[in-house]
Amino acid sequence: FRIKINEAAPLRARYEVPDVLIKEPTTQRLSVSQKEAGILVLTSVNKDYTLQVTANPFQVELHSKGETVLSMNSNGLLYFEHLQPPPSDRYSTCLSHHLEKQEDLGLWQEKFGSFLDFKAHGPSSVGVDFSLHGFDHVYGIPQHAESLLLKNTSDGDAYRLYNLDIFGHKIHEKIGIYGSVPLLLAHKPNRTSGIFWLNSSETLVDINTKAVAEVRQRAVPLTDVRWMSESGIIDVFLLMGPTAFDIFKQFAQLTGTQALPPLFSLGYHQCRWNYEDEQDVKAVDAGFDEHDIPYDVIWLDIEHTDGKRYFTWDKKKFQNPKRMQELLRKKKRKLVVIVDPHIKVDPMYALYSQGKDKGYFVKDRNGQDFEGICWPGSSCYLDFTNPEVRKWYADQFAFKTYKGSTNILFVWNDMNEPSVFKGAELTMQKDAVHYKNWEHRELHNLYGFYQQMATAEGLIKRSSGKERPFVLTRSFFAGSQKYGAVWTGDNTAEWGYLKISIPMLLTISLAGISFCGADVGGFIGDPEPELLVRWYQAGAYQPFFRGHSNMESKRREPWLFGEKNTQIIREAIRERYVLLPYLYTLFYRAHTVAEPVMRPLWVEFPGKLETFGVENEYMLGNALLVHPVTDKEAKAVSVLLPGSEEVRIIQSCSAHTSVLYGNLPAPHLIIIPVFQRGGTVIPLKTTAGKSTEWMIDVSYELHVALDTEARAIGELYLDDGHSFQYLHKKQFLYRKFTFHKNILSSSQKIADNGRKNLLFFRINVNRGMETCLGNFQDETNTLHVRKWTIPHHMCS
Ligand code: MIG
Repeated sequence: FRIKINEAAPLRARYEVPDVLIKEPTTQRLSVSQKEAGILVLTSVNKDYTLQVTANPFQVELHSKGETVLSMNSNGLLYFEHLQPPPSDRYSTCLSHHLEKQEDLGLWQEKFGSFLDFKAHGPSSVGVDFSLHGFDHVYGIPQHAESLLLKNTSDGDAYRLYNLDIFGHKIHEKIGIYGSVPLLLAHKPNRTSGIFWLNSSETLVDINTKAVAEVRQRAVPLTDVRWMSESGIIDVFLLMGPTAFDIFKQFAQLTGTQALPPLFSLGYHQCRWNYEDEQDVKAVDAGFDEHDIPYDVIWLDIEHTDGKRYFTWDKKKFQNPKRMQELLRKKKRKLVVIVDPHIKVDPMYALYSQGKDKGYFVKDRNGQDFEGICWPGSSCYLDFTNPEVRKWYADQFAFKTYKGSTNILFVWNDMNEPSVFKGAELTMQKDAVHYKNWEHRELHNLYGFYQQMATAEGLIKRSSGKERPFVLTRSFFAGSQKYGAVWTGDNTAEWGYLKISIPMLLTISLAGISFCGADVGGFIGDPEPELLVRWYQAGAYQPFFRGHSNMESKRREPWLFGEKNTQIIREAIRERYVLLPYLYTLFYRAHTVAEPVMRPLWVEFPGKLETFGVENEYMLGNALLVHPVTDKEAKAVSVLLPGSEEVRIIQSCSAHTSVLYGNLPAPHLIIIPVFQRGGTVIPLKTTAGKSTEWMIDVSYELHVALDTEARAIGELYLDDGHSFQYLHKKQFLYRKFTFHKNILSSSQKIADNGRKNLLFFRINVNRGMETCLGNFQDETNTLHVRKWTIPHHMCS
């Protein structure tokens, strides 16, 4: 259900978020099933839901089969500040009321430190409350360095959605960092619901999970959620589920699905602020080979440019960027460079002079180009909200225009909240003016979304539409999943930040962005070796896997911490590479059916109350349960194994029958607690290579973990890993595997034009202590597992 509330005849149009919905949703007419004075009851086409609108007091209630799921404005907190004429008009009519004039001015300008926010169009905020009946678990609304379960805010700060660059941000705070997705999910055993608040201005969300409603003399839980935005309109989508997977699909129908990443970008990324020069890049690259550690991409931070002029190279340090990329290409590896949105004020810099001539920069309230300080010093900010600017920006990535770039170069957008040094809260003034005269306050949370959109379009364009882009962004909004990956920004090299990276990534994943990661090792500071090792082990099982460190941090390439630690890090990264067929298949599912790659346990076990608050372990797809070790000198981890299925530890291959808590004793530094769920088949590679491209011909292995009925199913998606041929020519292979009655068979999942009959799998069927190893050729389609017998006493 979409509910839109706007003024009937506003003084000027109010901002309605453009470009986030992939299309205007198709609507169905609701039939009026009852109408009496002040009450209207509407029924959905499939009769599953009724919507009751009461006029006075205004309230909307949503019912499903006699149950109230959700109500709007039941606490009467709806407010809508109508646009008013500016005070000068007003003063002329009430000049005598000096006090009143003062108060009015208070609403038309606001001081933040030494900054004055001049509200040219006056106050315009909106808000309303929702009550979620029967729910006391709510999730979503990234990004905060906070727990998975949203907390009660009634005696503290509201969750804030306002994209900010907060260096050294603390954990367990409600302040908004870097990106925002105004999607909230509520879950109870038989239902998941969602609220998508489509508004890109500064937004606060108050949560009261302590509320309790009386239903037939029984106290049932109730969560009140109050949304407040600085401006815009009320435009809210009530996503009805009823399952979590339905919510993901419904949200994707509105905002799109995860872009299918090029395969290389699921490998390991090595970043640092900064790899100094071409020699340094060469040496680090060689270091990986020397230490036999796979990696796919090396990254260059801002120091690679000529004085922080993006799209250029420091002439001394990177004299020959093409030669450097040719070297990487020979190694079957890629390069990512940083491209920030601020443009150095320098008439000799083509991007600046063209941008200025064409009027492509954001303006200040007086109509001059807004100038702020950032890395290059005085800078202007491209107005990506203008489609013409996005097109021009996209063209800057053309090989001819971006000198020294080749097709192995991909892009990282940073500082796009946007970050403005010496700005209020280190961002752009809210009274800055964008395309079509919209104030920055209206669209602040969209700025980074638009930059990533333009960058991704640029990378697609430079390949004439043939190649998939890879763009990492720090700032994001609902729908950013269509353009690439996000990361959680400047975390700190402390155990607490490793721990919180799991709920942070789960929350981003729930909000539609599957391709997410946190800086491995922690960006700020220097991790002790044990922390670094544990962070690599955690990162190896997270969607975006990049080691990164701050300028002041000591070098931390994986081989700098002694042979033993190098060995463990090598193992973790190699495990990641072996896992890639499974991960890539999960990304294909995220891309096509909007299933998050990394998901909270409750999504897979929606009826199991004990999973609802779990944030120290999670599911990777439906088959793997991962419990990273995030405590210093951990001697044991307590793992919740919620299924009724049998599970097994991937590494040690010993089976655990389903128990509520499995204690994994003494997790030696080498162990990553990863469990395969009974009833699943996962595809792996038999070994890792130097990079994903080196592994094309490495054969596949299927790991079959049987359920208590000795069955299992799974799938494998494969394509060329880099082009759009999977889309245009259906060039892919999509197989479904079934293990039943001792027979493993493979079938086409959907019609494809992929390579057929070329796959050869090594099979590992595991149940209890028995393992069957065999070979299996796709051509024959079935394998009879003969040597293997069901050890029936193995499961309870
Ligand atoms: O405030 O480009 O989050 O990953 O290395 C520092 C330098 C600016 C912040 C990013 C970080 C990056 C750094 N940038």
